Amino acid sequence: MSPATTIKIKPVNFQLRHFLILATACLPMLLPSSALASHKSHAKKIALTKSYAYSGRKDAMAFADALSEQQGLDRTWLRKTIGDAHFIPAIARQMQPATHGFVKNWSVYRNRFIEPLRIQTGLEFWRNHADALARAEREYGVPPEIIVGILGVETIYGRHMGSYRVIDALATLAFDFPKTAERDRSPFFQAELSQFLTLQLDVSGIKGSYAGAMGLGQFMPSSWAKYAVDFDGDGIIDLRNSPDDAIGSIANFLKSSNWQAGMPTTYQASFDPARLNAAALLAPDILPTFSARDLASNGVLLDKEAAQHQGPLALVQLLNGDPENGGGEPSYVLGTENFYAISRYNRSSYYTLAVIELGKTIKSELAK
Ligand SMILES: [Ca+2]
Repeated sequence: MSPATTIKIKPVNFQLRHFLILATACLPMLLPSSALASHKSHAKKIALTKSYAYSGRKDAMAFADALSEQQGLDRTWLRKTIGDAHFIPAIARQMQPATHGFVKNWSVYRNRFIEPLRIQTGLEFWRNHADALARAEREYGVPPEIIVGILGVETIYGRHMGSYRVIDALATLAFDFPKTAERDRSPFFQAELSQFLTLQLDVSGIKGSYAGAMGLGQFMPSSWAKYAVDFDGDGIIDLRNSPDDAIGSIANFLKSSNWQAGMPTTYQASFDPARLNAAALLAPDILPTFSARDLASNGVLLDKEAAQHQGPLALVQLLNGDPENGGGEPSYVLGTENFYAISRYNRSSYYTLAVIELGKTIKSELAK
């Protein structure tokens, strides 16, 4: 694994969307970044200041009745559970489009996560849970530093698992998502709310992020249903109170996302400017597309390890602010299929590289 290298190369115009997407610190797990993408706001002016219960909302009660039919859940319980959920104005505001023209900045983002508190807490977490981390690597092929990196970036090892009632968060986004002409994520959150109500959790009490992500690894309900495992063998899946369950579940998620044991996540990228075909290489974004030979023939200089890599690679560009306005030149790495697997956890190259670098930093501290 290699750190991002800073190379002078002009960002190409079709990457414009990178200039416009907000660098949210903790994007909720598996919430597609489109849910947080920046658009010019056409949001209708909705009252975002006052809370109310969904018991008075016909659409919410119809949703409860339909879910009861589909899933065979108790209708009275569903109507009461959804009816007791409250609209949370702060959550609706969080989902409003970001400030227009914001430019991402990898060096700023990196400094937010690769910092002393997370490194120290991660070191303690690794030492305290070394057995479970080793077992996860044996069973799923995912090394400890990746799991430790994810848990650090998501919640600082359980310190910040979110303070909203998940039922309130999901109901707010299912029934009152701040829609724009281009963007309406309410179907996504309706599906998550349905899933949440079938998980047999403490649905009235459990807390999570503003988007309804839960536990040490901030799993959305659909991920909980698909990938959560009972890794400490007590018969209960508990991603809030059992670090072992969180560790096993993250490893299971990554393995299910095509994680390949032993494969690096990144290689360094440097360039021969005379031959560089940046537009073609950046077009697939973070999707691994090019063989080592393709990259070499398009002006990427590969180190020995990268040159021998089997399988597709992506040229990943991370902005460091706007170079015209005091920012730096972009950073680049070559991302493997394992880089891409981490990005399925949270669809951001900035998030993915922060996970990798935090884990690597803690690993090197552990070896001291
Ligand atoms: Ca358990």
